[in-house]
Amino acid sequence: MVHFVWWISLLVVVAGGVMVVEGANVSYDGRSLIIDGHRRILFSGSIHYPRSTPDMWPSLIAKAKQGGLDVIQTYVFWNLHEPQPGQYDFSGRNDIVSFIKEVQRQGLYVSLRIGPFIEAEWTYGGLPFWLHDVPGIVFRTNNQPFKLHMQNFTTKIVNMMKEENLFDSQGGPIILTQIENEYQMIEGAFHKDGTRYVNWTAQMAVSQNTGEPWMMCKQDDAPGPVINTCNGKRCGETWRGPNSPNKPSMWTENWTSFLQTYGEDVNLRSAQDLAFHTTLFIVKMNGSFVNYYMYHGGTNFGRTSASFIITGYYDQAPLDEYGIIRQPKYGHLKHMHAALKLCSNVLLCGELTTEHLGTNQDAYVYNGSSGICAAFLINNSSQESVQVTFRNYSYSLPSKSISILPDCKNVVFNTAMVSTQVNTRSMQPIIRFDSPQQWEVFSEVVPQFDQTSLRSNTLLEQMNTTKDKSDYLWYTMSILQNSSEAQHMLKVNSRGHVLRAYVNGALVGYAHGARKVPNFTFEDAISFSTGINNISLLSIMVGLPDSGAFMERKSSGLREVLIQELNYTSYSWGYQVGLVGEKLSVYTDEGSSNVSWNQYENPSTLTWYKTTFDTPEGDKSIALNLGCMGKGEAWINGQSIGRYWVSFKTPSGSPSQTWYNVPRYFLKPTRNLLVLFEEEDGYPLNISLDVISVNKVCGHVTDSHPPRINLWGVHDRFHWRPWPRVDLRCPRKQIISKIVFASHGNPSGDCESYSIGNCHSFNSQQIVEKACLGKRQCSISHTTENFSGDPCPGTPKALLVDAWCE
Ligand SMILES: *[C@@H]1O[C@H](CO)[C@@H](O)[C@H](O)[C@H]1NC(C)=O
Ligand SMILES: *[C@@H]1O[C@H](CO)[C@@H](O)[C@H](O)[C@H]1NC(C)=O
Ligand SMILES: *[C@@H]1O[C@H](CO)[C@@H](O)[C@H](O)[C@H]1NC(C)=O
Ligand SMILES: *[C@@H]1O[C@H](CO)[C@@H](O)[C@H](O)[C@H]1NC(C)=O
Ligand SMILES: *[C@@H]1O[C@H](CO)[C@@H](O)[C@H](O)[C@H]1NC(C)=O
Ligand SMILES: *[C@@H]1O[C@H](CO)[C@@H](O)[C@H](O)[C@H]1NC(C)=O
Ligand SMILES: *[C@@H]1O[C@H](CO)[C@@H](O)[C@H](O)[C@H]1NC(C)=O
Ligand SMILES: *[C@@H]1O[C@H](CO)[C@@H](O)[C@H](O)[C@H]1NC(C)=O
Ligand SMILES: *[C@@H]1O[C@H](CO)[C@@H](O)[C@H](O)[C@H]1NC(C)=O
Ligand SMILES: *[C@@H]1O[C@H](CO)[C@@H](O)[C@H](O)[C@H]1NC(C)=O
Ligand SMILES: *[C@@H]1O[C@H](CO)[C@@H](O)[C@H](O)[C@H]1NC(C)=O
Ligand SMILES: CC(=O)N[C@H]1CO[C@H](CO)[C@@H](O)[C@@H]1O
Repeated sequence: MVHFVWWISLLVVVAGGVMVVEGANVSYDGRSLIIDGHRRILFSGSIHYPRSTPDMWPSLIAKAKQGGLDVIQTYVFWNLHEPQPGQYDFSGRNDIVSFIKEVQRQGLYVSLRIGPFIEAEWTYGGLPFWLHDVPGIVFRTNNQPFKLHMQNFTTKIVNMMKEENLFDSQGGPIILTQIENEYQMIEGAFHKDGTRYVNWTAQMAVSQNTGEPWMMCKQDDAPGPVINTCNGKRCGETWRGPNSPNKPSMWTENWTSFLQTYGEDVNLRSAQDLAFHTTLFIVKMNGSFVNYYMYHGGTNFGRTSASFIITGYYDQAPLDEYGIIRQPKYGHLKHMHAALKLCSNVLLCGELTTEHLGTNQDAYVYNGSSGICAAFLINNSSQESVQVTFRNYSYSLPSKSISILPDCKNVVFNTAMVSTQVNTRSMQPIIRFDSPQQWEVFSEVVPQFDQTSLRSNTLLEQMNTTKDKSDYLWYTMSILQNSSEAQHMLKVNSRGHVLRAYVNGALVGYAHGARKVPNFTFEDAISFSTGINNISLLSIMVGLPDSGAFMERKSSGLREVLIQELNYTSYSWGYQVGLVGEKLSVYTDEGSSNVSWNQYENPSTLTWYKTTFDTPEGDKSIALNLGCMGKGEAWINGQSIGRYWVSFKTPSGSPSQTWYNVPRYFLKPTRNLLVLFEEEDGYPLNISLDVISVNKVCGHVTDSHPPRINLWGVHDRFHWRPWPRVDLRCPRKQIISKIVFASHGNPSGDCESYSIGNCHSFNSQQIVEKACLGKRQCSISHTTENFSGDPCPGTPKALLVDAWCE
């Protein structure tokens, strides 16, 4: 039998004496960070300020706090803050000081990953592109020009934080700072200079005198006082640990899902897997700091995403792209945080012993003074669940799971048993743009060689030519055809990312690479007419690289052009950087009058589309459904909401991203300007503006689920609710309008798909409707009494409820 005790409360001993006390500065020992003299187990979540809008920050942080986080972690985005040398921007979404102050106002800590190289699937890994043209520069090694600029920016940020009193030593929220990022991955490429750079980096950071510890993630040789930390999915299993017994075990990137690229399926990580590895890290690796990467991913607005990275960032995180709570991930982690927090004193100060319970099962037992004891029963096997006996009681452990027993007796949480409701997000079209009269169009001009002013006798490298002012670079040339019309073979070798080939203004074809292999070869037949023939090749980048050694030497754009086996690589080429529409800012209110717009006609490639719309009422998130488009970029009131690329399908045949976030922050009440640049022949008449809501909530618990911890209880006590319960809760301003399914008995399936089993309480629907209809939230105890009798004595029972919110 599973052992649960229905006791009402259990006293948890309040923080005992801690060995090291170090004034106001944050310090650490081999066990954890020490803040205000106390060792702490800290849960942290990444929320990147420029990936949302300032109006969202307070609610994102509040939800993170409610989800049981202690710390908000963010990178610092150098290329946003210093777009040109010495020209700084800390306004709007770039207002890092306001973001940190909001975290402080809500009583959480901040972990600041300054980098300034950050990777982060962010264009150029956060480095400003102008660094590329600093004479003699080599990025991220023992190189004087790079070190000078890196130190300059790091100092700038540290001084800003100091001026605002934001370090913990000054009474502020910042307890931890990071220098560099995953440097070990490329250190070997620089031989001795790599190690010299690591040493210099650590010294430069420490000499900033912030009063807080510095860390380097994925850097086993982090020198001196700098703490090395783990990044990855399974730090409880795969990590070698801190490089000194005096440094704590910390996990800076415990991925909540994974980055997504165009052409790849979404990478899901279950709440169960995340909970298993987080708990394992804390229990087995002495872990004291876990950061979820990402807790809220948000949106790569504008052209900020790195090569082939989609615009929505970590939509699968506990808070989705729009900041909506994603269940059950959010709630399951919240329960886990609460369960682990109940054990934090004994984890931090107790003694660890382990006991074998079976081939793949172990008990990790922490005991402290005054007899307190917490146990963690781990089953690392991946098949069915079985019973184990621990201290004379029997426990059922599902495969790949950990049960948490804060008193060595009662299970309050199991990482594989999710009792949190499942939320289903839905998108409802609210404005359609389906009338040709709503649209105006402007066709981008295909330039010909004799219209270009930038010339070269070779194929230029793309980034060095555009200086990242645009994704687009035209390569043009002209060839005289003496004989009559003829077919030729055009072969183009490109280093990336996308090519659209035009001959005499007409599209010939299109090809592209992918994140793993950006380069590709384009080959197609072309027709020449007698006389001059113009070849215009549009090379398009989808974000700059964000990683690797010698990033400054990475190249993109065309490498070789052959026509009928003749080599035109070294030939007279004319260039146009960017599009005419970009140069004239036709996506802004002022700029749109720079060109004359035409009536909507049948879709053609390289077209600008323009329309207006009024802001939908209410405060729900909204998004553009661009499922009918091909590839391009979209602007609202002059603000780019990012690139879209719907035509690059995933292996399962769907677009990598269909909905594109339209923050209300970018809107005015009426006549918002929507402009799209479409490279392909997408059909704008099917675009809609959709309102996003959670309309379906579903809960499923079984006999073996641990009882819920009362998270709203007083801090030093915790209360049990007898029996597992289904707790349903609609979003704000919505109520439960319909019970779609309810079965107490042995329903088969789960919240995705279910049916009534051979054991079913006949009044399931009625009881649940009575408890829930018309309410925003309800909680139904899974007891047979509640359902007036046991429909099948001796059979383990479950309760599954699926409901509509309106
Ligand atoms: C360093 O930063 C300061 C501003 O903080 C600026 O005036 C100076 O030019 C910078 N130096 C270099 C080498 O970038
Ligand atoms: C880096 O610093 C460590 C000690 O802090 C030293 O042993 C090592 O030789 C240094 N390496 C280089 C390449 O400077
Ligand atoms: C805190 O750290 C700063 C910078 O390292 C140092 O100057 C200061 O003395 C420290 N304060 C305490 C109370 O240890
Ligand atoms: C955890 O800490 C204990 C006590 O300091 C130590 O013996 C053990 O090796 C540590 N375990 C890991 C995985 O670092
Ligand atoms: C923890 O338990 C072990 C074995 O039961 C015992 O030897 C040890 O003294 C206990 N530690 C504390 C701090 O009570
Ligand atoms: C669990 O088993 C896998 C192999 O199946 C192993 O790689 C991993 O280290 C084990 N984890 C633990 C916590 O024992
Ligand atoms: C854990 O799962 C494995 C694999 O199914 C199973 O053989 C084992 O008995 C389970 N352990 C416990 C303690 O339930
Ligand atoms: C388990 O039961 C045995 C026999 O009843 C008893 O001697 C022992 O103390 C019990 N152990 C625990 C940890 O309760
Ligand atoms: C960039 O272009 C300049 C000339 O504009 C040239 O001197 C330089 O070598 C180019 N750099 C790279 C990396 O291609
Ligand atoms: C892409 O580049 C790699 C490495 O240079 C090369 O091996 C491969 O053949 C290229 N692929 C194409 C399609 O050009
Ligand atoms: C075409 O010319 C370029 C440089 O002029 C050369 O690198 C390349 O190998 C040539 N390609 C072929 C197929 O001859
Ligand atoms: C350090 C670490 O655990 N890295 C792993 C992160 O997760 C990916 C898969 O998503 C693995 O391939 C890495 O080994």
